[in-house]
Amino acid sequence: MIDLRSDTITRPTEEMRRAMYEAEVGDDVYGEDPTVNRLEEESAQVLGKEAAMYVSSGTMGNQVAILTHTSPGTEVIMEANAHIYYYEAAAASAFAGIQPRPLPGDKGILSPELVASAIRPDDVHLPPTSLICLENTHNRGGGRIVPLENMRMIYNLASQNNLPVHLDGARIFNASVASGVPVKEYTACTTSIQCCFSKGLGAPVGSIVAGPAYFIEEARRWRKRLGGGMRQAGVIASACLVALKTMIDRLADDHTNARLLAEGLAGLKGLEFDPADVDTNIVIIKPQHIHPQQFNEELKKRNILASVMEPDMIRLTTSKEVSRRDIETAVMAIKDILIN
Ligand code: TLP
Repeated sequence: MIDLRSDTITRPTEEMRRAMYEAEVGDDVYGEDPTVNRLEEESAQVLGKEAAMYVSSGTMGNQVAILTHTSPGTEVIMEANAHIYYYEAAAASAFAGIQPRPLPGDKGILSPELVASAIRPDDVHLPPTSLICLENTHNRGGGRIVPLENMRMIYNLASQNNLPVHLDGARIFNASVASGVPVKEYTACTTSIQCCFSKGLGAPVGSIVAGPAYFIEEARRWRKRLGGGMRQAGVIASACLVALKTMIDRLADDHTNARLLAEGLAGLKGLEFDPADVDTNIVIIKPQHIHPQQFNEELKKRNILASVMEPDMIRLTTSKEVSRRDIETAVMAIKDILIN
């Protein structure tokens, strides 16, 4: 099977498995796991933040950040296709008691003017705005890179209004590698960031939340409340340290493969798709005359796995588990489906 469903399907490398076996561990709830401590210190440094905290998943990272920044009855501005809005099972409403304010973006990119107009004035009828969430790269936007200047404008706007900005940076290293913009420049336009080790970076488990020291201190309490305090977590954190050290630059290979896929699909009849929309490792196509679910079934018959992204999109994601050859096979299979 050629698995293009997600970059979450990546398996740990040999070096990761060795590091996991050899990891020095302690009880992280006591702050005594040396490997977790090292991961948190190194991540904070790489992301240009004062402190960082290891969490079990990207979803937990985002939710802990929202819980820490906000209070119930306030409003959080986010893009209408953001992972936080679309794919976290309404966790922010269920746990933080916030009201999401989803704004339409252009392939995930929010206009600063629209954000400015959505910040609530002080009025007893209105929920106070408590947070602005961004996502870079943007998953449902097709792995789109949110331009640094766009983030800067929104961050400045937030600062003028005393609002924090949280970045869902599940794939921020993809953005940095593809754009050449150092990751710290992106994170300088945020108060907090969540970043995943278990996507293109290939580690088996975990994300990091980074931000100011006072924020991380409070976030630790929220992680514990959610049952996210882990004990000898160095066993999994060790693989994340290997990911930080060895897996960032290779994301360029995934981008090259996604570009190859995009060029192979360019101009095909029966497919709504613009190769210029592909910035990183995600390719989103819209089959025009066949239901996406059926298209997916046809792919499966040809040994290819893809994701159906409702209502009408198919997502193809490159990762270290997918070779150039696999991409060529996938292009041929898609052509075959469209012809028949
Ligand atoms: N995304 C998954 C699915 O949930 C859709 C995927 O296959 O892409 N932020 C972004 C931008 C994400 O894409 C994801 C995972 C998360 C957060 C959540 O990470 P996990 O799965 O670790 O909770």
